[in-house]
Amino acid sequence: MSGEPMRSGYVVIAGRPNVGKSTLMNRLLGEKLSIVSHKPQTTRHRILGVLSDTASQIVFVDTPGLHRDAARALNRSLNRAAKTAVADADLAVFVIEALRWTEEDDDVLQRLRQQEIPTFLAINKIDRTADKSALLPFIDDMRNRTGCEEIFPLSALKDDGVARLLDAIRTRLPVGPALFPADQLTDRSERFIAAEIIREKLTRALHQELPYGINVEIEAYQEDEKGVRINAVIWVERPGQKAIAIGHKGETMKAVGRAARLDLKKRLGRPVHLELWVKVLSNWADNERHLRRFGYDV
Ligand SMILES: Nc1nc2c(ncn2[C@@H]2O[C@H](COP(=O)(O)OP(=O)(O)OP(=O)(O)O)[C@@H](O)[C@H]2O)c(=O)[nH]1
Ligand SMILES: [Mg+2]
Repeated sequence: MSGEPMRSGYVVIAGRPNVGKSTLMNRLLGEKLSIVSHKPQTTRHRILGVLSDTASQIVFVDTPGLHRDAARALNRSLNRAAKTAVADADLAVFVIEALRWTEEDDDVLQRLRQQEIPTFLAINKIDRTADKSALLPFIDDMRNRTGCEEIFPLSALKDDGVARLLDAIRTRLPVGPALFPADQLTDRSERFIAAEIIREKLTRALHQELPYGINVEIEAYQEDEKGVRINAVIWVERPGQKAIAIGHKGETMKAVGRAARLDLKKRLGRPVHLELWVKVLSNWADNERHLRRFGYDV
C-alpha cells in the first residue's frame, strides 16, 4: 500500500463531432468500448468507461459531439446528452483538432465555462501535422483563447502523448472511494454494445447521409452452450434507403453482418450467430416517440 488516499471521479470527454473523442476514450481505457468512424455524429449516447486500479478509479464519459445544426429531433437529443454529461463531471477533457479552431469548438468552450468545471485541453491528431513547429504558436493561441493551463498535444490514433494526459487526470481526481466494482468496464449492457458494433460497421460501409438515418435495435439476444444468438433490426427512414442498406444482391448487408459478427465474437469471447433485417420506420429520427423507444435522451 502506498498510503495515498483513493481517488475517483467522472471525467467527461467533450468536443465537437469527429475530433476523436471516442478514439481517445478507448485509448485511455485500453479497450475498444465506444464506436468510431470517420463520419461526424457517430456517438449518439453517453457511454461510461471505467478504468480501475488500486489507487484510483476514473469514470470516463464519452459524449456525442456538440454541434450547431440541430434541426432534427435526433440532433437535439445528441446535444442534450452531451450537455448533461458535462454538467455532472468532476473534470473535463476538451478535445479539439490540431491547428483548427471552429465556432463549434467555441460553443463547447462556452458550455464548459458555464459549468465551471476544471478543464484539460487535448489537442488531438498531431500525427497529421507534418511541421511540428507550427504546433507551438497554436498551443499558445489556445492557452489564451481557452484559459486552459493544462494542454496536451497528442495523437489518440497513434498513442502519442496519451499516457501523459492519463497521469495528469489521475492526480487531479478528487479523493473518494470507487464508484463502480473494480471489474466493471462500462454501464452499458452487452446488448447495447452489440447494437453499437452493428451501427459502426454500417456507418463505415454506407456513404453520405445514410448513416444519420439508421438505428439498430436488438430484437433478441440469447445465450446458450453454442454461443450468442443475436437478431437485430436496422431501421431506416425511407424505402429508398432500405435498398441502399441491403445493397446489390444483399452484398452490403452481408459484408456488414460479417464484420459485425467477427467484432462481436472477439468482444464477447464466444461464437456469435447474427441475423440482420432492414426495415423502414418513416422519419424516425424526427419523431420523439420513436427516439424514446430507441433509448435516446428526449
Ligand atoms: N489522424 C488521426 N485521426 C484520428 C485521431 N483520433 C481520431 N481520429 C480519426 O477521427 C475520426 C473520428 O474519430 P471518433 O473517435 O469517432 O471521433 P468523435 O469525436 O468520437 O466523433 P463523434 O462521436 O461523431 O462526435 C476517425 O476516423 C478516427 O480514426 C488521431 O489522433 N489522428
Ligand atoms: Mg464519438
